[in-house]
Amino acid sequence: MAFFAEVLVHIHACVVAWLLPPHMRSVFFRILMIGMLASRASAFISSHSSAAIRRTSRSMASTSHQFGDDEKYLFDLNGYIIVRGVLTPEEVGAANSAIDNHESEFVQRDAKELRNAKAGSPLYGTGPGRKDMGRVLEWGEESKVFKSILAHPKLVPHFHGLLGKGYRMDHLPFIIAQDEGGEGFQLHGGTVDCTSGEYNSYLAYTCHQGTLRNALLGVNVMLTDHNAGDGGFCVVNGSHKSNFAMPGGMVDGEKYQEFITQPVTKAGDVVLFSEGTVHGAMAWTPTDRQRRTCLYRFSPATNVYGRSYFGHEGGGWPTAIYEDLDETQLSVLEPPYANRLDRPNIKDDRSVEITTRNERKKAHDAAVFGTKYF
Ligand SMILES: O=C(O)CCC(=O)C(=O)O
Repeated sequence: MAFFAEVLVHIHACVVAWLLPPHMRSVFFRILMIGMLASRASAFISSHSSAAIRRTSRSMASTSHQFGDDEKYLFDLNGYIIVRGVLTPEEVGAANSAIDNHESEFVQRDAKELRNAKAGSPLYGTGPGRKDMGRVLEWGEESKVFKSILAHPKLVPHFHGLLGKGYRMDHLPFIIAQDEGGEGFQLHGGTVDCTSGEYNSYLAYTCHQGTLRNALLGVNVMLTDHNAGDGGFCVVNGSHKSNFAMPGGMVDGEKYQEFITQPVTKAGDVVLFSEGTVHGAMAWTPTDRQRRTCLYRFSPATNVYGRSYFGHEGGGWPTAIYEDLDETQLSVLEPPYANRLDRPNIKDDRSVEITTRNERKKAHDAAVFGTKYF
């Protein structure tokens, strides 16, 4: 169509030029040429910018911060989902500087009893044991970026979709680092345990009439790029719904490697995975950078695995964690109990509401038990 239109314009221009006096013809042709060049340039720019918009919207689709039908489908299919670009490059930089400042606090898993993979297996690597560093929520101002994950606006819709309202932090988060050749982690977890084949109710993934729930959700905040083949976090897609123990050798990455996926992520992305999905880590291959992630675990309001939430000075998590938290972040540190027992819930606008029972029922319980709660 565009071709024929252009041919018509040319014929029309030739007729007009033929009607003009000879001294005007060359001026006319010059103006015509400039017009045509400008129109081609504008078509080129507009076609390239719409391609750029398509590219952006394609990547926007995978960076959705809502937990919609796509995210539900993908999580139910694979047992994990990647939320892209949760932390900005500046925030990733701040997290890495804080880690650098605490470098000496890394504890390396070099002792034989602490190794996470079978010696000689592909997940073991060639180099040193993994490095772990805790207390990331106890570093004052340097903890700000780590505390932001507790109720991050880009993550809260996913937490609600996967854990429900009133979700809570279950484990103390910690930094995982792997140096060149550094050891990964044997495959572990599973709603049906990948090693024993037994049902793990405390790690279970369920989907009931469209509601997804994870008894324990891993939240792996990537602090370095994980390119294809680099190693680091890996999963067996769909294993949250698997019914059997793995075939011998698979947990060590010695067999059926084609079913073990290493998700490709950028620093700032967050991988949300069910502990009911079999996962682990591959040995780290890059020579130019240390692998770093910060691993959190969250649970629904009434689920619990860890026991640190009541175990410290005066009860509760370590005291320093409570410094400088807003009420939304504080709500995530509540111990496990049901929503109807005055539990703070994060609302969509990030305000907090207390979910409760009617006053008469509360008074009745107090009369029966002599305490505020049964
Ligand atoms: O290295 C990772 O990203 C996974 C680690 C892990 O699964 C664990 O520490 O339990």
